[in-house]
Amino acid sequence: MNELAAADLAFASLGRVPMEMGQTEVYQAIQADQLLNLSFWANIVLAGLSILLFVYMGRQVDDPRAQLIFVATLMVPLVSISSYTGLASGLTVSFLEMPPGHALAGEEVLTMWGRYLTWALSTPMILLALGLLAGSNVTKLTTAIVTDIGMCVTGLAAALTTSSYLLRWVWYLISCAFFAVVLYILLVEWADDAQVAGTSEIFDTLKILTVVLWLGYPLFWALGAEGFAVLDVAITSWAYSGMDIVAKYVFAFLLLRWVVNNERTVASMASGLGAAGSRGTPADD
Ligand code: RET
Repeated sequence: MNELAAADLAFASLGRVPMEMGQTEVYQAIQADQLLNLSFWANIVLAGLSILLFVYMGRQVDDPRAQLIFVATLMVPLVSISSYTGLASGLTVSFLEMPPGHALAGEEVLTMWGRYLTWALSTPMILLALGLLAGSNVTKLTTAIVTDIGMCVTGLAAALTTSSYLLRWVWYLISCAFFAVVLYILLVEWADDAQVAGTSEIFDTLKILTVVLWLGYPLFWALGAEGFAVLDVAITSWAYSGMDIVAKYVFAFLLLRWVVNNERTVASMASGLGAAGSRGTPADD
């Protein structure tokens, strides 16, 4: 009875609760919103299946560069399953009171901050795999990964800032600036490197998939409860979960299938990083 009453209370107030909620109440609120809960569990199941599939696909890969691409790519569903378990359990979800100026000012809004935190681990792995595929040198690879982590951490800051509405958007813009660097490396630097490396066909497909999908994340942040609050929490969560499915599992499957079928091409790119544009200097790793 008590549990039901707590769940009812949590449900009635999902997205706007005039009080502090503990982890159990947050968990009950998530349980009570089936659409939201399903957006987490769909990813837990898909991440689990992807891990099994990718381990199976990689069982005979023995070139070290191809193996590194596999390890980096396999990390993506591994981080994802942890991330979504954190969300589904309420561990990495909080109700935060929005500051004056926000469309839901004074109300407590369900914030899935665990997403931004775990993106700081999963997206660098996606970039590592893409950089290796393109034959990137260490400088570009490091720049892409570091700015990407900067993007995720400042995105987390945007979501967690409750003192000032303006500062939420300042953080958002800082995050976008980091994102612009990542996009530049993907669209210009690595696109050129991939041509030299002879991997441009698959790289271009993955580049377009990545750029188009990744642009969706800041868009849904702005439209969701954390930004202008045009979209409801569960819809925003499904938008992220849907983009995650394509940006992670479909992306990883296409990449790994290509690596398995073209292991020789990957192996002959170079003995290490810096294949493209290294002007005769030995690889620096
Ligand atoms: C935020 C909000 C602040 C501005 C920007 C963002 C970009 C996020 C991106 C996330 C990509 C996530 C992926 C996850 C897969 O595991 C943080 C939403 C620019 C691009 C691909």
